[in-house]
Amino acid sequence: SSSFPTCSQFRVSIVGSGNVGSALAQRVAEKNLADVVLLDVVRGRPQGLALDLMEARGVERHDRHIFGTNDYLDTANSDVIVITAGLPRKPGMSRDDLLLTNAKIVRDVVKQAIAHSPHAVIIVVTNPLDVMTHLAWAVSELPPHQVMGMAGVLDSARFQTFIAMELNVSVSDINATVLGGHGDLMVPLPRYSTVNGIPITELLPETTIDKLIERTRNGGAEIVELMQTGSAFYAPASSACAMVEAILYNKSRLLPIAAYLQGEYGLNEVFIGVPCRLGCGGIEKIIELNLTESELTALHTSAKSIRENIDRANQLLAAT
Ligand code: TXD
Repeated sequence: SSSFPTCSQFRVSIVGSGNVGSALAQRVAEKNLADVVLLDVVRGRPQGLALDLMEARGVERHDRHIFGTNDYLDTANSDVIVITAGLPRKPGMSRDDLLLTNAKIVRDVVKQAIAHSPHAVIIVVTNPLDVMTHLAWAVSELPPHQVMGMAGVLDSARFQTFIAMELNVSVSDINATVLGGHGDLMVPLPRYSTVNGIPITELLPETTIDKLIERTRNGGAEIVELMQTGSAFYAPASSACAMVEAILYNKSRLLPIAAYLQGEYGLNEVFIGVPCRLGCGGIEKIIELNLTESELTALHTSAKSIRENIDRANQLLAAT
């Protein structure tokens, strides 16, 4: 008899089969990275999306399986779990309402998902990102390097895009670095943003850089404003996919990720965007850059706001 091992494939489960979840499923499968399980509370939606993606396989020519479900049993033994479940902010909904609603959802879905995949690495996408990542980590009881938030890759990609457009150069020659929380208080670092190694501070006047930074900060809002219903999902899915790939294929990529800090940058017990080395076990190393006084102040201001929101979320959760 054959002594071949049973075939095993990487498995990525995506909790929340909305815009980001479904675009991510497509990228992961069509880049041939892993089999994908799409899960949602809505009956039929993940099943329909999965069947649609399966039917594209003959044209796209790949053999990855995409499976849709409402049952966490089907997510068992996932290598990576991506959490995109949540509600967008609706008219009349306060920031607190959204915070509480998504906090409940994220805690619930992480608890259920991790029960079936106790060794998975978790990537959180749901907003408010840094706060949801913290709650996910707390309920998962995983070591902090196995839980992280996706935001910095997206924010950096947006900054890259605007730099490329401004300089009229290929975006593939551009590296941009954005640290801090995902939102108004993100911390773009122009001196660490380069065109083939040349800092953009050598190529663009400060006033132009400031405009590009402002546009990056408002990147999400700019798209919401245009689309009216729903928010960005292609670039967010690409960004999450890059993280999934780095983990599954142990690429040791250096990416900005919302990671749990324990003393780095003078910050403790908070998830915030910093450069990390990402490989098969999750976050392998947190890179501590030498920041200027004002960059460090901006990072601390961002951390303070994240901490306030975590406290607020815990208060709201305790009161229900
Ligand atoms: O940079 C980033 N981190 C972000 C974050 C970039 C883009 C989107 N960002 C946030 O991700 C966004 O503010 C949302 O909080 C999430 C997901 O965004 P998406 O655009 O995909 O939202 P959708 O289309 O509304 O999808 C959410 C899905 C939807 O199908 C719900 O039915 C489902 O989540 N949902 C659930 N699934 C499973 N379990 C529960 N409890 C649940 N509740 C809702």
